[in-house]
Amino acid sequence: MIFALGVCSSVSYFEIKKEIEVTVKEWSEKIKNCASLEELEAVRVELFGKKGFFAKEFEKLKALPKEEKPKVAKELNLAKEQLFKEIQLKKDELLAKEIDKKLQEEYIDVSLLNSKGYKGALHPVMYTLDKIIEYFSALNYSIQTGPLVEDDFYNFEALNLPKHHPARDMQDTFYFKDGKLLRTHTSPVQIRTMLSTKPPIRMISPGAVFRRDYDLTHTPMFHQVEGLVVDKAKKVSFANLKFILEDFLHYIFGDVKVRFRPSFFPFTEPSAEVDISCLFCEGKGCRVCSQTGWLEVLGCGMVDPNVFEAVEYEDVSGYAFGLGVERFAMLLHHIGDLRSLFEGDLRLLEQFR
Ligand code: 2NM
Repeated sequence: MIFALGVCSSVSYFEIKKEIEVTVKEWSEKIKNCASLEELEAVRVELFGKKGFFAKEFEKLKALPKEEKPKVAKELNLAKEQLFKEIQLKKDELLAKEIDKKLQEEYIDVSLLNSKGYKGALHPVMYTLDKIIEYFSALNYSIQTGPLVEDDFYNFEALNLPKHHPARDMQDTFYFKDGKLLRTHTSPVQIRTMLSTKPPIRMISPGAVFRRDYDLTHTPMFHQVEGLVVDKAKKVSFANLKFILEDFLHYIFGDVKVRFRPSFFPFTEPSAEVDISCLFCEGKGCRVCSQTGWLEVLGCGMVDPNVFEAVEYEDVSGYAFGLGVERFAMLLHHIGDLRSLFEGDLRLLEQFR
């Protein structure tokens, strides 16, 4: 015991130091041999607890001759520091072992089929989105994404939507207190891409968009794919747009008739809406097509010069288009109520495995 040596002033400081070293070695061995966190905690208490080894040793210092006290105290403190570190290291080691053990015991083979033999499947919206992306990727369109929370500039201003356009209304757009908003279309991605890269551009922007709308055919969140092609002036024409969209609609919907109707969008001029012959009655007229024989599926047009001005593009021409993925999914899968796509009802989802 250190104490025994300490009180006897005839014993040299050198010998006390040696004795401490031996004692530390013994404790070190004890720490090393701990097989569990509980055992280690017990040793820690034995060493550093209120009635532990060090508490007692420091207590005994009082009985030492004055000149010995600081020297022995210093040695004790060094020993304390060292053993404290060793416990810490051992604790880390045991914790790591425990986690490893847990991982082994709780291992789950995610490749095992469950007893009911259920297989996962793509949600109809994601299946449709994949198909749309597949078409444009094959034509070397790049896939661009951007933030869902947007500024007025990217969502409206740069897209030639005047300050008092109804789309900017609180009624139609989700606004945050600081003036930011949830994007109402993916066009801000086109603006961001034009601002960060030079033409030529050939891109699509798939993603979630948000509008304050909720009924049979509208949900507050839905997915869009918009497309944009920009090149030197006169290199991109409405004829190019018409060809690509007709080909695309045949790829998605098969053998359907396609027609373009003049329309208006603030960001394109001229603009058109695109219809396909009704998939359900082959143009004879039914409930789905409101007896018209046609289904509206796309909006498109030549990019308005004001949009190019906002992104400081000069001497270019371009076309753009936009579509709602849920609407495509509904038509492809014969789903009547848009809201059913978002309810996670297995009875709907199981039909698309
Ligand atoms: C549509 C219809 C027509 C469109 C325009 C642009 C941009 F940024 F280039 F000006 N992006 N998307 C566009 C044009 C979208 O959705 C029905």
